[in-house]
Amino acid sequence: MFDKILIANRGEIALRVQRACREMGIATVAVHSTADEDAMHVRLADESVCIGPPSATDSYLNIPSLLAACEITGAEAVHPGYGFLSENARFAEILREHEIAFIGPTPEHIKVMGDKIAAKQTVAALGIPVVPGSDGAIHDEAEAQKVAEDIGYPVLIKASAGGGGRGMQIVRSRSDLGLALSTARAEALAAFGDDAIYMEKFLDKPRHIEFQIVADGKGNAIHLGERDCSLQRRHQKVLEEALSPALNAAERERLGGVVASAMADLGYTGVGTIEFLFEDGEFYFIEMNTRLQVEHPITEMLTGIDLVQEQIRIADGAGLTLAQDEVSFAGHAIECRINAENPKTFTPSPGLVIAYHPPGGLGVRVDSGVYAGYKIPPYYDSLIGKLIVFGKNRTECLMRLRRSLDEFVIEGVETTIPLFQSLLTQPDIINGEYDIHWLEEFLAEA
Ligand code: MV4
Repeated sequence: MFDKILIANRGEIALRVQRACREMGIATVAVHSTADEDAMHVRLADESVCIGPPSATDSYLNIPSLLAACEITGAEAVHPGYGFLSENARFAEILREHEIAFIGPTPEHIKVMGDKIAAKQTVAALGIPVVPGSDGAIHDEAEAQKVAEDIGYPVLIKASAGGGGRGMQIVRSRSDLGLALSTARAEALAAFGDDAIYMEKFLDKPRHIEFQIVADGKGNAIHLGERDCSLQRRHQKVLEEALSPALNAAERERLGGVVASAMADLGYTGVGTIEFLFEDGEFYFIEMNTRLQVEHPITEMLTGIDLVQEQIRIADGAGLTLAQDEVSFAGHAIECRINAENPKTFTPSPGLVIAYHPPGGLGVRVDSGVYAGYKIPPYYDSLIGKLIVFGKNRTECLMRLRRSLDEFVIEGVETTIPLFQSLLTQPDIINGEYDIHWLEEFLAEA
């Protein structure tokens, strides 16, 4: 097993990884920008290295600085967390060249899933259901017109290098097709330096349901059920729950079995998430994420499996020790993303935290790097913590979530806590009846 791991991240996820390392007897190296000298992930690490100025490009994304930090400290492996370099195939490749373990999948798997056209073709060939659309890239308007006529309007044009909702164009009729194609292509080229585009049937009111998988790179893979992440604003998830209130056990077992065997056949290594749109009882693959995700704790709360410890064991070459029939989903879990933002306008609210009192008690987990006296820097994303609540059923979970939100004290900065308190009064939320558009519609009415 590794003796020392460098954590190439900040905030709550850096702490999350440190906790897993400590329980495994592994020493930790924190890296930080000059803006993060007083951050909790630096204070709690065994060692820390300053890797650059506040701008993430010059610090958390600076590969030469990270390599130097590994060299100085003798770290044998790097955990990238989420965001930053977590899905950068080149970073994984460079670490491999330096004989430092990357705690994640191979550069080849990161690369194929980062190319949305290649990802879709790859998973379709492995038996995963995909959204009807073009078979690969769209080359010209004549081809686009033919595909659109085949699948029927409305259609969606997506950038192959996009993902996460960036660079999409909805087309409602033949007359809008030409302009949409050139706009999509120009935007893709400007945003990603790659103008490859593809077309899909536009799904009107789907839910976003994603399956968690764990694979060992030796042909073994299991699934840990799904998360419902339909409640989003501007492609940012706000609240996630597991399991999805929209799925029954038979649907879960069927698709879970398909994704696990697909990942086994692919020879995938580590944790991953297969994202689907779910509409009228059918699943349609959209993307795969090759990283640990922000919302992974709800899966941990349900299954009792420490996903970061699994990542570390797998990166060290261990095979899967868990069998699918040892995984059970007893109860319900919900995560609220606590952002330092105005809860109505979503304007960032960095600054000094004057008071901080997180909730506690049975079934309550708070992952956060905040403490009283901490000054939230303005340079990074506004996620300052996650409240994750477990209950033996969804009703208990909702009651406990309400109680926990009421207990939570954060003074000095604005947070999204009041938004969650108001969401929990909504019958659609209480009943689990929402799709990917519900939250934006709710916010527009409020
Ligand atoms: C779609 C779609 C409807 N039909 N694809 C947005 C983010 C990216 N992951 C894929 N996205 C979508 N793809 C088809 N064929 C609607 C969305 C979408 C969405 C998806 C998940 C969660 C929130 C969303 C909000 C708007 C649009």
